[in-house]
Amino acid sequence: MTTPQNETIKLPDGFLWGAATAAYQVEGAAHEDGRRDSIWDHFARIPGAVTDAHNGDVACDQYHRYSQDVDLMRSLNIGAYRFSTSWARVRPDGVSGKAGINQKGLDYYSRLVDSLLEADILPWLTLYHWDLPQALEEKGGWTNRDTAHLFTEYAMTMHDALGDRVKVWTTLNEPWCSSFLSYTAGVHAPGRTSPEDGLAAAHHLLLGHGLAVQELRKAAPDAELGITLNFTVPDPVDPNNPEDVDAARRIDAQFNRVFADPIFKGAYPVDLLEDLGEVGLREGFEALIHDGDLETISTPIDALGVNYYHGEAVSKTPPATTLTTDAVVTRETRSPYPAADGVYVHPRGLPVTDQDWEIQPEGLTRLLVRLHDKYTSEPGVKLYITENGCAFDDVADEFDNVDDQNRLDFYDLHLRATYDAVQQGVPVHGYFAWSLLDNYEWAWGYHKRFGIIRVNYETQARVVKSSGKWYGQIAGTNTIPARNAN
Ligand code: PNW
Repeated sequence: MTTPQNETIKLPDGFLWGAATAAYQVEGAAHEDGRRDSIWDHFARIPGAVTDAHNGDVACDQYHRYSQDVDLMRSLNIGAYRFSTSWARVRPDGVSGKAGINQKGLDYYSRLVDSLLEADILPWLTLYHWDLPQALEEKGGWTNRDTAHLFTEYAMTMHDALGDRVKVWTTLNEPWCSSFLSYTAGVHAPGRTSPEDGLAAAHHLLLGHGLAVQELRKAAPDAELGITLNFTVPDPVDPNNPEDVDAARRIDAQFNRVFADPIFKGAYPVDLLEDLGEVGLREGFEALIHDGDLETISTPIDALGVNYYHGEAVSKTPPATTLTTDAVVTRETRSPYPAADGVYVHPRGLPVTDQDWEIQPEGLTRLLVRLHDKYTSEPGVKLYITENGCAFDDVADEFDNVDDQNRLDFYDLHLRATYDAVQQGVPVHGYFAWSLLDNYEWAWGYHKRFGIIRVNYETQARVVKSSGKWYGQIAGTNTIPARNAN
């Protein structure tokens, strides 16, 4: 039961209020100062891969406008900015050693970090938010084990440049997306459609995470090190039907536990391996796992970032109606799940966002309680919500004002759901709105707007939306006011 919207509630003292973006989605300047193609630059050029062939060449032009964005954050009482650094800007050719470093790329992040610190905003740095240098994809990308080692080298390049000022390091954002959505479903870059490749990418991403944590820990014993995972909350359509219960178990294994178990328990889930065995994928997957890999992957971390958008009701029976999506992807795609053929998602009649993602705040409460119980409470890993938000087709006036009560309501409901988890004993340490700005929404291009700040893509003007003004008050007071009161 979510705390009613007519109650005023307070999050714990010291709760961190943040906003998030990612390099390819906001920076632009894709061909400037020595940056070279990432897999997303390349992917966006493939006909049918991205709606209207939109790309990140200009995006929100944050590369040139970061100081304005920092000022806006300051005006909204934002305590932490979660951004990512672009591997393709810093080590553009994927070449190992000092010769592979692009100093101008490092200089940009140095300017950004200085500007955040001057504004008293914590720089929350994510090393990998999906923009692998295209040069490395040409050597196999994440299906090549070497990529994990090169990722670690890139991580240390960032640390050498910024470690004196950056104290929070996230290795990966949502490895489920950068493996299964990218190498198995084909809807994200590099657009491959192979279950074997998705599994190899997942293992090598995890390995890269573990190796980077080991090296960062040596270099920065006091830094806060972590990873951000995206989770779903799968529910059986009929909890009394064993087939539906098995469908939910499979999605949980192949979306959530495939990453969380090796990180926190040092082993892949047994039921996942059995599922893979049923479809002839187990042997190949196990051959990827070298001696010592799981120890590396389970190197202790300090923080787990949770990205939550929605859960899903699943069944082995096809639904009468399906959720549709208007992303105009005309390339061949397939299911992201390597071993869940015949599992269907059923619409539940819940309200949806403009991506047809169901709005399900109570799923966030259940997720946080479960993660705390199953993974983070015992090692004492801090939980943060590193992404939550929604796309709505905003209506702007001639001055780009947007009165987005629907987005404001979404945030209100999910913050109450977070509060509910805190009330149930889950120490949640912070929350990041996705996103600070409207930005490049991957396969949807610029058609989906997630910002609490509007971006006019013709003028690059930024205007704080109603949801942003409201979020700024919450960030400043740590209090979520009663809705519809006064
Ligand atoms: C996350 N899915 O992406 C990312 O971390 C952000 O970069 C992104 O803008 C945000 O959520 C909103 O989409 C996802 O298809 C993209 O399940 C797609 C999926 C999940 C997460």
